[in-house]
Amino acid sequence: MRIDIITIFPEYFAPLNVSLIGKAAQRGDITFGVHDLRDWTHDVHHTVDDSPFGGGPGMVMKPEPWGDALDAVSAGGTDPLLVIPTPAGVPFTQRHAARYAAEPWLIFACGRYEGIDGRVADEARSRMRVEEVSIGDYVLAGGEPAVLVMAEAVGRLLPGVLGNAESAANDSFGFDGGSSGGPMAGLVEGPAYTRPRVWRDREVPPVLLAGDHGAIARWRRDMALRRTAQNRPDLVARLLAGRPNQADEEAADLLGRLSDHDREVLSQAGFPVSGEDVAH
Ligand code: JAH
Repeated sequence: MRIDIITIFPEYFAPLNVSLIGKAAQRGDITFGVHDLRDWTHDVHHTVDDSPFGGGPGMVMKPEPWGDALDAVSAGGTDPLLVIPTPAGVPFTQRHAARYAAEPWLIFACGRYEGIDGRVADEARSRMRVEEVSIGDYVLAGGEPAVLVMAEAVGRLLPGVLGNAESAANDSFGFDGGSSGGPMAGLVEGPAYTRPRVWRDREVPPVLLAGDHGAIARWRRDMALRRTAQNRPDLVARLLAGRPNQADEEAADLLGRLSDHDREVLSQAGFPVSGEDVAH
């Protein structure tokens, strides 16, 4: 996969040489191109911003450098997907990460200030696929940290990048990007444990030591349900509604359903589970 990044802070992307993603880049599983937007300015001050039409605070990124940068970077191949991080975008999820990991070529455009002139995305859409995405409901000083986040979420899903292919299916959200939801579909994961068996008088849950793999899987799902109920009532509500977390039809089959046992665990955890099918 190729990932191009356009930014006024190329040095922000030094972390892409580190860890899993850095090794994937060394192997050639991911090729990064980091481009300085100011290479496509023509004035002596390398100006990339200007005041907003209509007034208001802050500055807006000028369209001309962006248009020229996108022309030049997108000329390097066929059918890239342009991704623009913005707090006004659609929420970036594990499903996006899986979809992006199947793309041969992503271009990320990092805005700063109050964002990029609105015509840039509109004009780019006339020539390529464009997605405006948000990694969460907070405002950054620019899109760069969001691109690092997305590059990591995408990169670890590439074939050969994650050491253990199974761990993706067991991740929180339980969606590995393949044809099936994992055992934790739509849930966050419960806690994990390693040696020593006793640490500061605290024992590892005995079920994990007894070698009953069915019981371990059930226990892990129970813990995932309890933690999801505690921390992510929005996810539980979605599962209770029997509704996938994305609008596409495929998702219904990919995402998990709640069994009667699951509902009992949620009810026990104090989560309001409606209905006659909950035993008491
Ligand atoms: C801020 C351009 N969803 C997180 C996020 C993504 C991008 C930005 N802020 C937050 C941002 C200023 C300029 C992008």
